[in-house]
Amino acid sequence: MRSATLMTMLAATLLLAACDASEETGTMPMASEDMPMEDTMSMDAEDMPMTQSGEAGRTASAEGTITAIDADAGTITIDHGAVPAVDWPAMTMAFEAGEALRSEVAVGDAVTFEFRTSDGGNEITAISER
Ligand SMILES: [Cu+2]
Repeated sequence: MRSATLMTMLAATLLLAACDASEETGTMPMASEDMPMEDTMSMDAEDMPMTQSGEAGRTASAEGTITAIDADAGTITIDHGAVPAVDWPAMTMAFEAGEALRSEVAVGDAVTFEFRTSDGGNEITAISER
């Protein structure tokens, strides 16, 4: 099953602003020590229109460290910090990323990246070492 499908299921089930769909789901820090859920998730998730902007989704930037690059799946897995713009806590998750983007970075790189998140998944649109 593709991670995007899993993510949609998770999002629908948990009504979270939805992040991790990858195999690391079990390690997703629901209560991050430096960013309590009470603060990061203060917005009522059930009232949050996750499909507000349709296929375009929402875009945001974040910083993190690359933990894996999967050419077959077309993903870059990043241990990223909290992303207040989309109400995400810090976590490790896989993002879709094209070949050009994947070729610009390596596992272990500390990066700044931009991504788009929508019902269809989470896709990196720009990435660079920092
Ligand atoms: Cu995430």
